[in-house]
Formats: sequence, C-alpha cells, structure tokens
Amino acid sequence: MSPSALAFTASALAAAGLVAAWPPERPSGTTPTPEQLAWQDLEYGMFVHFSINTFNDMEWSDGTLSPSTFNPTAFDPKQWARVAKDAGMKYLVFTAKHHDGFCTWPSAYTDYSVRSSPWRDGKGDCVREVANACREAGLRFGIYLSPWDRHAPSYADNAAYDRYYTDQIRELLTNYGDVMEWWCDGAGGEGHVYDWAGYYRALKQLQPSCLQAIAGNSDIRWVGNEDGLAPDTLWNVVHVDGQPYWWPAECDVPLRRNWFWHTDDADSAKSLDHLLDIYHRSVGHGAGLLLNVAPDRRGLIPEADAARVRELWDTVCRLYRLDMARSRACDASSSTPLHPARLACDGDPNTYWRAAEGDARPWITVKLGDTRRIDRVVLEEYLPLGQHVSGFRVQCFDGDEWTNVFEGTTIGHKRIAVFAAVPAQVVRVRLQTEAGTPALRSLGVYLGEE
Ligand code: FUL
Repeated sequence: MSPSALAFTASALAAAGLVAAWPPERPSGTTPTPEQLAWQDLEYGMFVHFSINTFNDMEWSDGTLSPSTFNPTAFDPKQWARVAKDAGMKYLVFTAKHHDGFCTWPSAYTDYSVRSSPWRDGKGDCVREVANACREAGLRFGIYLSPWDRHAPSYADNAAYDRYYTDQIRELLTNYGDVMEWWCDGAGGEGHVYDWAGYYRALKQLQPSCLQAIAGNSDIRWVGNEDGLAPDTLWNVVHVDGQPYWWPAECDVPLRRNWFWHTDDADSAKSLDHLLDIYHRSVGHGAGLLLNVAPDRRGLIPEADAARVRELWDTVCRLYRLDMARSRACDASSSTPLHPARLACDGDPNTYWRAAEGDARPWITVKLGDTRRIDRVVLEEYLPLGQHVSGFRVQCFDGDEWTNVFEGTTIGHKRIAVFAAVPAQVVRVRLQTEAGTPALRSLGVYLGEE
C-alpha cells in the first residue's frame, strides 16, 4: 500500500472510530513498564497501619512490647475493604511488620508474631484475612514489611538479617496470592547496610509484576514528604547516575495525626477541605495517593474515619460528574493520522490525540456547544508514549475574546487545573514540550463549585 493510501485508510479508520493502537506509535524517550502504567491508573489507595502499636498507644515501639497485648475483639478486614471501595480507593497496603518487628502473620522465622498472642488462641493470620478481603472486594493488595526491625536479634548482623528479611519476603510472596505493591522505607536503622539489590531480586523472582515502593531499588518513588503533596512540576522520568528511569511518585499521608490508631487523636482527623486539597495536589499533580486509615483496638475502622473518607470521594465524584468536553467537536494545531484531536475527548482511556512530529506550538480546542461556566480542566498524557509536556496554558473563548485562565507545568498521568469560574464556548489548551511529541489521552472540562 502506498503511503498516501495508508494515510487515507488511517483517517477513514479514525473517522469510523476504529483507532485502536495500530500501527503502534513510536514512543519517544523513557516509558513506563506495563505494571507501572497499571499502578498509575489506580491513582488512589488505602494505607492501613494496624499492629501491636495499636494496642499500646504507640507509633514506634522498640520491639519489647508483649505479644499478649495484641488482641483485637472484632478484627474484620472485610469492613476495611468495604470502606476502601466506598471511598473510591483501588488498592490497600497493609503493615505485615512495622519497625518493632512484630509480625501480623505467623512467620516461621520468629515467635514475635500473632502466633504468640491471645488473639484467636494464636491461630490468627491478619495478612491472610486482609489479602482475602481485598481479593473479594476487587482491591489490589500491597504489603509493608519494615526493613528496620527492632526485635530481630539478627538485625545486629547485616548478612544474617538479609537472610531473615529475604525469608520473610519469600513467605509473604508465596503464601498470600498476588501482591501488587511491596512497600518498604528507610526510617530508623541508620548505619545498617541492607542488601537492597538482593531483596529486589527475590521479590521479582517470586512475583515479577510486584512493584517495590519507596526505599531500595524501587519501581515507585516516595514523593518526599508525609503531607500527601506532590510538587507542581512532577516528572516521571528521573535520572539516576545519568541514566533515565521511569519512576512514578506516591504520596503517603495519614488521615489522623498518627499512622497507628491512638486513644487521643480522633479529633485530629483531617477536614474534608484539607483532604480535597491533598487529592488535588497528589492525584491532581500526577502522583498516586496512599491515604492511611487506622483500625482501632476492635480491628475496625472507626465510623467517623470511614465517613470522612467516603465524604471525600462523594465530593470528588460530584466535582467531576459532568465532563462538558465529552464527545464535543475538537480541533488541533496538527495531529497524526490515527490520533485526531477528538480522541482526547472521547472518554476512552486507550485512545489519544497526538500532535504531528515537528509541531513546535501544539494546541487543542474543544467547543462546548454553548456558553458554559467552567472552573476546572483535567488533562492526562498518554504515558505509553512517554511524558512530554513541560508547560501548558488553558484559554477560554467566551464569544467575544480569549482569556488565559490557567498556566501550569507538567501533566504526566493527570493534571487538575482549578481556576475561578468563567464563561466559555471554546476551551483551548496550548502545550509546550522540551522534547518529543505530546499525546493527550484526555481533556475534560468541568464546573465544580456552584
Ligand atoms: C515511616 C514510618 O516511620 C512511620 O511510622 C510510618 O509507617 C510511615 C508510613 O512510614 O517511614
């Protein structure tokens, strides 16, 4: 087929809406693995800190608390999973072991675990029940296994501890089904040398699609604070020793002041406004959000906390209920044959608009059909082709003139731009790139406030 016939066929296919990924577009630059891509699409998860600290009003205990204190009266991770689902969360990461070394599963490698507790006569296994509850509810499951261990005697000997930690990786990745995220941090243990490369190898041998988060040779990076906030400019590609890596960021933050449940911090739960701000500055800046909700001594998420996270999701759903750009007429400075502008507004996450190579000033417009009041625009890049946008400007035409309403830097997985409400007939987004050709998976237009 001649090139012009190919282009004709391509545009006919595009016009008919048959624009799946054929022929595959050439990505430019560094791109995510399929697992990273799937993780980025989850956007929002629940962190659950629940262990021996819960029963002792502690955040960091030193490995000497008696296992006899661990005794939830109504342990029910199905309730956690229900809360997470109702709150719009797509995954859950559970503390199998915190810094104190207490194991919430009956590890074969230590007695400092639920097996030595009175809970269910020492026959309980929190990790199993949490994993099963997540699976039943359709939540992806993750495990936090703290490298810093203040109980294990082997911790004093690097090589012995590496064996211990690796044995526990093996237990947890062999006996509990799919683990989507392996969460480990560098807190405490300063001066201790961990065999991060060995842990990563063990992890990938056992479950190649499991993503290591935060510390060590991770697939997901820590955003750098525990406030739940990603910076305005967030690149997924980070250079390590001069080599580019796709390294998406996760924001972790507790709902209350502390990570574990305490007797005296119920009134420290973040307000709805605060949580909404966190959502907009994490997910809305292109990062993932892992919000911690702490079960109490019953082993249940307190009703007030459950209500707060549900309220957050209800609000997000209300703000982003009606996309005024959906299926509206689009235009662009240029496009590639199979990827015309309208694919940014078709609501299909697998299609995208891509500007033509060499387009130095790409822009896309969407006609809203009428004059509408709008106060937010949601943009997403099509990440299988890489992240390219380094700057963007949102402009509105009210029937008379164009006004600039928002200027931002990166887009990446998602960018939520909120501005004072304005009337608009046409919305235009101008893009700037440092290198490569931008591809927009989504352009949404909303009115949230009012
Ligand atoms: C930190 C820990 O020290 C905190 O206790 C908490 O688990 C938080 C999520 O990570 O590194």
